[in-house]
Amino acid sequence: MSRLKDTNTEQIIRWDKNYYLHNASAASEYVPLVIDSVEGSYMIDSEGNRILDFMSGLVSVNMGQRNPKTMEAIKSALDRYGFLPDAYVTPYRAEAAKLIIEDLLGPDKWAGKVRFFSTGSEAVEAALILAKLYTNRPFIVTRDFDYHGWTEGAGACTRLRRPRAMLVAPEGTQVRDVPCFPAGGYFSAIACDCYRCPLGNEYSECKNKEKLPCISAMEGLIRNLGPENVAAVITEIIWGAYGRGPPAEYVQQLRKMTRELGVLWIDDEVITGFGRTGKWFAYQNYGVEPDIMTMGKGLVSSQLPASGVVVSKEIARFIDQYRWVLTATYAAHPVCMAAVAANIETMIEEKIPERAIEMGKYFGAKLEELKLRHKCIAEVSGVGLLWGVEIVKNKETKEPFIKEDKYSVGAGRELSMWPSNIVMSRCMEKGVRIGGGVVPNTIRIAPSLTVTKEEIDIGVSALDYAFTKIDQMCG
Ligand code: 6DF
Repeated sequence: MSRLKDTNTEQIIRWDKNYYLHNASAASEYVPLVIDSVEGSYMIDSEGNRILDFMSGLVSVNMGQRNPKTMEAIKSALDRYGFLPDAYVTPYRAEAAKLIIEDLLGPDKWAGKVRFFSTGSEAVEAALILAKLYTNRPFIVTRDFDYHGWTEGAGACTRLRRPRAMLVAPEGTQVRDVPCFPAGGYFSAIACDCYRCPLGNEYSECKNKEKLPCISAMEGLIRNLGPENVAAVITEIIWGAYGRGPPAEYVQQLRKMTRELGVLWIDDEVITGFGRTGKWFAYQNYGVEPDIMTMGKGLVSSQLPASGVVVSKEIARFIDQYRWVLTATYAAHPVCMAAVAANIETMIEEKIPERAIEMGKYFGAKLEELKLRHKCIAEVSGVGLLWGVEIVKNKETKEPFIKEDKYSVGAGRELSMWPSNIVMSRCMEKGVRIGGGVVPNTIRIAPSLTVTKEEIDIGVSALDYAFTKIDQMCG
């Protein structure tokens, strides 16, 4: 029995507060929540309270916590393995690679080969390096409001300020970005945010144009940089931070434009992959194919660290000509690969993308009912089981509670006034965890793909309670 098992909650909290460097909150604001165990869609705290996790971890526990088949695979792998560098072959890694390339992506389609890592940020870093090596070009184009991770390259592609590793004072307005962040060579195009268009357009007019203005703006940026200098455009098709996606033609026009300009498309599926949007991968909703695709989170339902990057057949053939060294200690860790293979096999057996569509329809209908009942809900958007709710002061004028909207950094008292944070804390009063705190005026809801209708009803009831509070703030 571990000595720590006898440690009481107070001691755990004391050690945690004294010795661990925390994320997102200043020490003076940090509220510890000790989680004793997890199962399915739930976290169980040290007092035995069950918290329904409508964020499925970090939009990552697609098959629910501690799925029995994945747990069994991990336990049996531990009977054989500790650690192995990824220079060695294991049956688990070979099976995981085969499942992704053959079973999920299709042997006759675009995908060539996969490489595994531990985190989504690493997968994005590898994708950026591969794109630059293949094209021998320096520049990357990302988009405003995208999130792609926190490391140097991935962080440079992240164009949301709040989650970009900055320091923000809990009182006053002091902000300190990481110096020289983002690194050079990264450029950001206008976001496709039809509800609050940065160009001031209305989709009802844009949809009649030959090319969407935000695509034209991105094309203009690439032409200005010189397509011969641009390695790739990177996107997250459905924004993980707000569960909102673009009109279908945006994705199709982006793919057409990048092909015409000879620029690669990196499709970041760390959040949207593995059934989240009702397909194995979000791009499959639009009839297009990327050149490079990143994976994380749902790849293994976050039961152990695992991520990956898939490159096209052509890029795989190119890289295979060279000695290429890119070493990460825990890349393709054998026990993590056992979890990946079991997770994917279970998803296939349970037809998890189809289930995400079915539960997503049920959930979306419930959210639309809330929209009719609450004056603070301006828009409900979602695909599969990745949903966003836009909160406003005034539906007609679209007046936001926090006017800086996605440019906010959450300094001082402003953070406590973010409607997304108020909804989050009110839902926690009802034992339901939802996503917020990344952007002020939008909440993100993304339960595990194994969520039941009964659990959805519990979550919707908590949201109803929370939005009632926000309605009172609308005046
Ligand atoms: N790409 C995308 N999302 C991502 C992420 C990464 C890459 C963050 C952690 C998140 C998501 C939902 C809620 C709260 O974290 P990582 O290095 O494994 O992956 C980077 C599209 O969304 C991470 C946080």
